[in-house]
Amino acid sequence: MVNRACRSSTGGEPEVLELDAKIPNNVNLSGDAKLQRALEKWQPNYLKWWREMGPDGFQEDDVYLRTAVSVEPSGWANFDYVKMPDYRWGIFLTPSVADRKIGFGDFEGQPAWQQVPGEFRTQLRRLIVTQGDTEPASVEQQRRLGKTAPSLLDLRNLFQVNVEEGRHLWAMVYLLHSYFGRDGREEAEELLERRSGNEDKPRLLAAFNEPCDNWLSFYMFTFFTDRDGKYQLLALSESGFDPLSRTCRFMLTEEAFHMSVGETGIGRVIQRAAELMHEGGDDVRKQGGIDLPTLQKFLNFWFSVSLDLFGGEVSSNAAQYFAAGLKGRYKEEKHDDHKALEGFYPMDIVKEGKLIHEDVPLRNAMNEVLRDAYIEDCQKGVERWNRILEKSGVSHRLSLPHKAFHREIGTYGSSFFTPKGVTISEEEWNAKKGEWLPSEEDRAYVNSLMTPVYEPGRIANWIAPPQKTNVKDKPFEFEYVRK
Ligand code: BYC
Ligand code: FE
Ligand code: FE
Repeated sequence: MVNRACRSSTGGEPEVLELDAKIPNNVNLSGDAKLQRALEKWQPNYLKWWREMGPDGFQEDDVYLRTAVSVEPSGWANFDYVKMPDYRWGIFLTPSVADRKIGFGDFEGQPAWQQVPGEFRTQLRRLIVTQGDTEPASVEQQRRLGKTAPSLLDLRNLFQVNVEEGRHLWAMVYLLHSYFGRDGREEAEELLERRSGNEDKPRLLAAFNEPCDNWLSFYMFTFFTDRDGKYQLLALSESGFDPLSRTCRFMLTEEAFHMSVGETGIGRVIQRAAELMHEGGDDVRKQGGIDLPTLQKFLNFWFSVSLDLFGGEVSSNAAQYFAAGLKGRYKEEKHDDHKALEGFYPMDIVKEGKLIHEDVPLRNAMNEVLRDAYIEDCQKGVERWNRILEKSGVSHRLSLPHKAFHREIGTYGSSFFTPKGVTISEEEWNAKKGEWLPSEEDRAYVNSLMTPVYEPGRIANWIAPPQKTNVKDKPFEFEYVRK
């Protein structure tokens, strides 16, 4: 067993790195026999879930994956062939910051909690369970995509995302086992029992019950939905409950890759559409590509369901999370006033079927503050995609729909809006929605393109190869997955 003790860069507690342990970790698991036993009992159930609900097929194949071998940045460059069930799932926290203080809310300036504050136990557990639930959900949603991968590199990227989401589940389960006793252990079991899209025991948040059964959806999901993950993790990284903050900070290091898979994936679909337009005219479908209007519909869908993941515009839950110091704002340190007791946040809310402007007390607007930061980030990505079109001499442009479009949660959920944000009747919505969201026919067309390409260096017709692989220094032709 490798048992390396190293002082964290910030001078906090020495971190013991137990890399070769049954459960690799830097939380000194071998020093807590009870916790270790509990997690070692959960581990086979996790593996059973992985075999049942993780990637369909490929479990015995060698996949060229990145595995964390330490929590330092250098520990990230470790690539090798592994069989997915042998992936070193474990528990890694970003090293602790000495004397960390709570950065916001009613307890601002007090020492960060190393134990669960009793009065907020239920709320805290709920946040952790909600976060944890999304991780296995996404693996379930993506489980059949390997069967139709457009290239070996894409196949490998899918599996890299999947194993890391599995590890994110481990992170939340560690918190539940370690800090919540019996009910935490029960929640950890239930995280393996709910199933994406299952009517009787669905996953907790709506977007994680949507089918993600083609690669266009996969790229949209990793661009838009993993980006919600980024913003939620940033808000939870601010938490006054220090173990939650540290797990989230470590998870964020992996989120960047997930989003880049989405961004470059969509970029390559756009690139290919533009090439086909130059080669054979505007009818991209006739040439077996994904046309830009279809791509826009998938964008509209995944953006709007991801907006719902931020919760209601006006939320007393969010206000309580903030007051209690459990969930902060994106980059809380950028704000001057960490109490947020004064001040208002302007937003448009629905009253009697009309959008009206309202200034909402800041603490109640925390979901919207985070959602707006997210929208700005998404907008930049769309602009980068549009630059690909511009460079290719194609005049079509992509855009984000209005934030009220196709919403289920919050103030807009009970009304109908066009992508430009104009209120319409339910009849108009039903008549028009096929122009704005993927229709059965659009889905059938996209699905018809999804035939696998497993030969190294080859790629499906509907997508361009990447300019760079982002997998160490390996070229596109590399055999990323082998029998
Ligand atoms: N679907 O007061 P509100 C990721 C419920 S993604 C269904 O606004 P709150 C990842 C809500 O539960 C990031 N129900 O809610 C990405 C509440 O129910 P009750 C995941 C919803 O609590 C890709 C009611 O509506 N992390 O990591 O302020 C791959 C009133 O709502 C939904 C987190 O979510 C929904 N979308 O906000 C892998 C962070 N939204 O109490 C992974 C932790 C709301 O009336 N979670 N409801 O029964 C949170 O911070 C909050 O729970 C939420 C909801 C922001 C999600
Ligand atoms: Fe995740
Ligand atoms: Fe992710």
